[in-house]
Amino acid sequence: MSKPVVGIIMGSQSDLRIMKEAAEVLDELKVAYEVTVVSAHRTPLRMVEYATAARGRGIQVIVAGAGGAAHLPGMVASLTSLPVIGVPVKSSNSIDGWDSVLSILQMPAGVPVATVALDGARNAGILAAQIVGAADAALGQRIDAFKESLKVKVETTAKDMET
Ligand code: RP5
Repeated sequence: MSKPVVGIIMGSQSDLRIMKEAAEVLDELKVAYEVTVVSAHRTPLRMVEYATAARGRGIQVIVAGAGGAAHLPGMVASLTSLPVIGVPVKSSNSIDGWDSVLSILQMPAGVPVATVALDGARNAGILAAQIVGAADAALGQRIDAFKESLKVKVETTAKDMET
């Protein structure tokens, strides 16, 4: 098993039902990742430890999902020079997910978080693979093949519809 290059973290175990989609697409693209729970509010010191040690452990990009007062992606971004992709999770007590989206999206200048759609963990996984694939030709080819498969799917559907 190769060393993880993507770190998938989430504010609660309850986010896993969404965040597992990031792991699934990384499996499809054969990108090594690690998964854990890190809560900005309930385990702030664990968050600092995770964010500051990630680069040294070989992680190249962090995918961070959280819901409600979703401070995890932004706080992690403030603690590391690694790119951070934020996944707003629509948690059960959220106001239609807007709390999660705005908490992650509206970062101050100088501390970017690449925010994907509400519950958009699959796209976060693809984006993480693309970041790693920028300097990994073999992975880049797998992503090209993946995108080609999306194109073929649409073309096949279109043909079926037209006949
Ligand atoms: C956030 O609060 C988590 O990211 C989760 O989306 C939400 C609810 O957490 P639990 O109360 O289910 O642990 O911190």
